Amino acid sequence: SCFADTEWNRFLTLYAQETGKAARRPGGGPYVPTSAELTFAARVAWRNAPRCVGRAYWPSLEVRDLRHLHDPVAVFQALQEHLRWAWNGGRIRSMMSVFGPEVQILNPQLLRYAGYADGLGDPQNRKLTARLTELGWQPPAQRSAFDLLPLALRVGAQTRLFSWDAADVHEVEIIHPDVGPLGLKWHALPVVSDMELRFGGLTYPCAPFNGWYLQTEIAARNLADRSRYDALPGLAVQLGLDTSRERTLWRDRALVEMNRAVLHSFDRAGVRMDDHHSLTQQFVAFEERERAAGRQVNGQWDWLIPPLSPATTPVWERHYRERPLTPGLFHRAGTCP
Ligand code: NRG
Repeated sequence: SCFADTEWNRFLTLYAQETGKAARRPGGGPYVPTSAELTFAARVAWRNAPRCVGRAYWPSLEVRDLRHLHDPVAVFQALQEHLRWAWNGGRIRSMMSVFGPEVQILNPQLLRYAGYADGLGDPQNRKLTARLTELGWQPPAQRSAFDLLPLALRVGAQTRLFSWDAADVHEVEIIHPDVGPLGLKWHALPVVSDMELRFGGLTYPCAPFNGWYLQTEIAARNLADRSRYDALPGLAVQLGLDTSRERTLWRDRALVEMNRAVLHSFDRAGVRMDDHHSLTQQFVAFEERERAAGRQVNGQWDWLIPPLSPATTPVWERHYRERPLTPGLFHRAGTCP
């Protein structure tokens, strides 16, 4: 029948199968998921995320049903609570906050550093910084490479800017175990806010979520990429490496040392962080559990391998197939890149 083919009916069948609860058959009218169904959908969306190597933890995702919040101030307060609950004194917990379809966040992550036109800061956030400036944000009088941007919230036709309380934003100063402070830092929480949650034929465009960092994200990309903080040449000099020729492999050596420094710094600060060897081992164990459950892991190999020493990890010689599965998380159009 046409009823049996609806996307929400397929979702509810999956929900019943996996949770052991009786399948619900909502009658006429639009499908409105319960909070329990929303939680299940968010966890499965994480399990299906083809680029995420941290999926072993998917059953532990905490999901908050905030579909009833419409006031921008209330939404921002809920996001502040999100930061606090996820932070948990450094023992970071994974969480997703799901808002109603009229709420929109313009920032791609809740926490982002400004990227100024003259090159200062994080070049990845230049457009976002320009946009927030148009909306009324004023950079601090003393600009730095790590100025936290405000959050732009749109509810209905109105867009408003909100600034984070310093007490809610935890940052880790990057200290190399031998060289000392590198003049760099990063925020402890990655909170992705440019992906929408889709399941059962529904879309939730505002569903920010966080886990915790894998050190390569910060050390091998954010701080290392030439188009980001480009900090490897500076570190190479501090390490006393011979940078006169590529063949000394100073870039590679500095890259490893940057990764050591980031892990050392987060450990020292008591902030949860994964390393690429342990996490890929856990990912392989996740694959085995998925196979045992009769499911094939959805994956994008070029995203699952780490940008540091990929061939030393067990994902290197494995193969993955990618499909647009739902429940799923998909990049949302209309955010600032
Ligand atoms: N590479 C990005 C963050 C992407 C998501 N990473 C996570 N997600 N770990 C960066 O800011 O470096 N998460 O939900 O934990």
